[in-house]
Amino acid sequence: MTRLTENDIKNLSEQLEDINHMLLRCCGMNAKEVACDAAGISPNSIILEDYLVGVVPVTSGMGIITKFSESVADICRSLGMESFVTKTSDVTGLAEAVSRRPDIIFMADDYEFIAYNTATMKFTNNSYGTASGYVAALNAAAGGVKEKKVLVLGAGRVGGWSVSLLQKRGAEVTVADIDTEKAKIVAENNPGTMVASDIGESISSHNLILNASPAHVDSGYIREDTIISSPGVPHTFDKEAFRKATIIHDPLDIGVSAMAVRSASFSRPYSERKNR
Ligand code: PYL
Repeated sequence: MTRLTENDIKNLSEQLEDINHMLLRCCGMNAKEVACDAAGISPNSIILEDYLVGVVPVTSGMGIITKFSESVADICRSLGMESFVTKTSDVTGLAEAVSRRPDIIFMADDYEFIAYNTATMKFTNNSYGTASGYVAALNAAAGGVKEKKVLVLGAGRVGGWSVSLLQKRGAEVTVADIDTEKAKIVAENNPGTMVASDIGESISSHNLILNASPAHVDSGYIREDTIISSPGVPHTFDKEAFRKATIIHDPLDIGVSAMAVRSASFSRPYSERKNR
């Protein structure tokens, strides 16, 4: 998984409204509606305002990313949830979070990023959240992916979940990766998936693409009127790509929104349980 940089997210909290406008323009849904679609629930079936979220900074590995935890808390707040970032980090931070009885705890090290539901002890992670969120966005932007050809670029954790979730929605999926062996493993785990032999040719022959790769996509291969749902970081599309295609991207909002809604959907909120 490519690690976000401080620069990727330095203005994210201020950009949440713009991201919602981009999603409404591309998909006809805002981030909360995309996240609910990704979780398979109706926005009217859950009251996110009743959920309390704690975010705990983690110093392991390459350490804290400036404003990462604050961005996660702001994204949850933009969904209507109440959220806080602990003043301390790691185990001390977890203890601080638990003492405030949150419904959900977010924590991320360099390999795993989870949204832990304290009532059910179940968690969802960023790989699944990002894949489900960007699949929901592509499905909405495409007017449905059922029986349509979709190319997934990147056979990592997000790409693998994307293949599985696109197939669940009835798409005809091809997976491409510079490491053909990784693509073959994803295809074996998701029967019916095709493996691209030539990545450039496969980009040119699809107008629905989910880009879960950190690699640069050469705009010369992109067909006019392509829709690219693109969680991949770094985000390196050029002006020609933006002229030819509808490109859906943000560095963290869609994935975290999908994590927050799915984790909340695992249980009733503590405030409601407490008042029983
Ligand atoms: C969640 C992002 C999406 C893409 N790559 C993932 C990443 O950068 N993971 C590392 C997150 C580290 C957070 C750090 C902190 O500030 O608490 N431990």
